[in-house]
Amino acid sequence: MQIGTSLTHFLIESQRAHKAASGDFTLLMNDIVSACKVISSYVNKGNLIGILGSAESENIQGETQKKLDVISNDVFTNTLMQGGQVAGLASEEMDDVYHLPATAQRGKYLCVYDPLDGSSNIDVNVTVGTIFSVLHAPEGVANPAEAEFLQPGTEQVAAGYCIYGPSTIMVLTTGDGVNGFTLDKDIGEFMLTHPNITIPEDTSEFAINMSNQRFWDAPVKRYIDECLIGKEGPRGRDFNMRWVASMVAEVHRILTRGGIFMYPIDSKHRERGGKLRLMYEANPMSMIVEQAGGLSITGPDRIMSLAPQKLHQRVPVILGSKNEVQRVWDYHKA
Ligand code: AHM
Ligand code: MG
Repeated sequence: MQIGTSLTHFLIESQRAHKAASGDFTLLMNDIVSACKVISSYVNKGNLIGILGSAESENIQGETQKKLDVISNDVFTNTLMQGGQVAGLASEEMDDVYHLPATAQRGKYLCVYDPLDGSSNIDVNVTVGTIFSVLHAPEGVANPAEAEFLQPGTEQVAAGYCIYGPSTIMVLTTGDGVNGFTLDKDIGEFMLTHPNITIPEDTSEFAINMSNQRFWDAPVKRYIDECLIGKEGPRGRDFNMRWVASMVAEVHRILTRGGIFMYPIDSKHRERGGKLRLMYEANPMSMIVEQAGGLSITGPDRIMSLAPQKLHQRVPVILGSKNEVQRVWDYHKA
């Protein structure tokens, strides 16, 4: 589709292309888009309306919630609940599955989300974002429970993120490539600015929290050591490093110019299974990255093939440019 097409028009065209489509998915996407516009507006206003800083609460992972975590979760949850296209919701910021009120209309989808990823960056005015994943709700189950949400990443109907940076950009895949839409605040519409995003297969840029170096396993140590030796070592070239500590920002950079992002297993996070969440972060980002021609693994395994064990499950994540991720995968097999 042409650059400058609105996301609304893009969704209608995609619906027309699928003759059997009922329009429900388009309506769900409209709700997601509306929620992200509201969150974007809150993030932009920040302390003009006194919403930076911590809330007096912890989420189920024992992390102190930011005021904007709580606000974003409420906006996303309420918008989708009222939209009537979901049968249930689950969020990184809620302890359990969110059951719809008895009076609410039920739809045929489930949505799982991290309403504001990269919270540690909010107060310092660095990029954050919303990550979401859409799944089919099982037929005939009025109130889906945790078990109904535990579908592997390969079952996702759609995945996306909205990044709140210098521009607000919605990146979306429905399993047919990846497209990016920039919010034109003057007219309140997301416009297609990044059609058919593909990740360069090769890269000389890695992203990892180097302060965890002493906790890593051997394959990751080997990979990063070789990048650091640069030209003089087996890689024969120098590497650059970035770490924003906002997964949305790292993935967006990788979609734009290539790179490899790693939050691998380490002895600090081994008991919890990793740092990032499978359902809210790893699966949706893996679908986007694979659809853009990249790879996404835990180290030994493809992330999207994992059978989730629990809603808030954590996993190691290594994703990005195909040839670099493949190399790390090979090091794990060696
Ligand atoms: P959050 O969902 O609580 O914001 O945590 C996830 C974030 C990711 O966006 C980012 O990659 C990672 O945590 C950064 O972790 P660290 O602070 O250990 O570098
Ligand atoms: Mg997060």
